[in-house]
Amino acid sequence: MSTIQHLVFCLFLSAAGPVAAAELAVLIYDGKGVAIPEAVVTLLPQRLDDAAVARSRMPLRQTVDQRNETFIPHVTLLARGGHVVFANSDATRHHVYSFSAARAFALVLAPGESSEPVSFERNGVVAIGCNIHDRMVAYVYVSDVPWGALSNKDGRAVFSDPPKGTYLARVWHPRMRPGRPEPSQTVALADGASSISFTLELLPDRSHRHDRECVRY
Ligand SMILES: [Cu+2]
Repeated sequence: MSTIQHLVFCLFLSAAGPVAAAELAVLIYDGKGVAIPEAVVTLLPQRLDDAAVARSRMPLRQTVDQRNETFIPHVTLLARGGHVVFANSDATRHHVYSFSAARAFALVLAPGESSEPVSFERNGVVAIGCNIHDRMVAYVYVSDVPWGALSNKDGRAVFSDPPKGTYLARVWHPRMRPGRPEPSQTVALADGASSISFTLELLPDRSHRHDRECVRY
């Protein structure tokens, strides 16, 4: 088969394949209509018997850096069974730890050092702190759903490749009241683009207040 013939054949296959992709935009706002970034949106197909649909597109390996005594990123998505490397780009030591039920661990990182990959074998939200710098906090959201995405600064999480079908869309955010079920919506995806929105009630953001009140530094 010539290159051109091969290309045409592949184009035909992708056009005629049984799985047509839809696009879904999920918009996350607070009660005042302000966009919420760093929300985790997951998409769970209602039929998981199709292997292509059930396959996870979640990242299996991520890096969480520490710069200016801040975890970057603040929220990390990870496939169950995936690994996170913790890096330290600061000139100070960090003592990274979690007491979370889904993954408890602790490790000390010298300036410039990176950890061995830390595995996350259970679904759940893993809250991570630093024993030396109390205000540092990060979250690793571990899930075995096929699709997950974070909302951007416009409060928008986009899924560009789910096949047509019916999905359960769920949302989590670090400032949602703990212990409550994740808000969810059933969404039917057809050809082309569609969008849904969530309005979240969030607890106040205390990440900046701490700086003014802290007297221990
Ligand atoms: Cu630290």
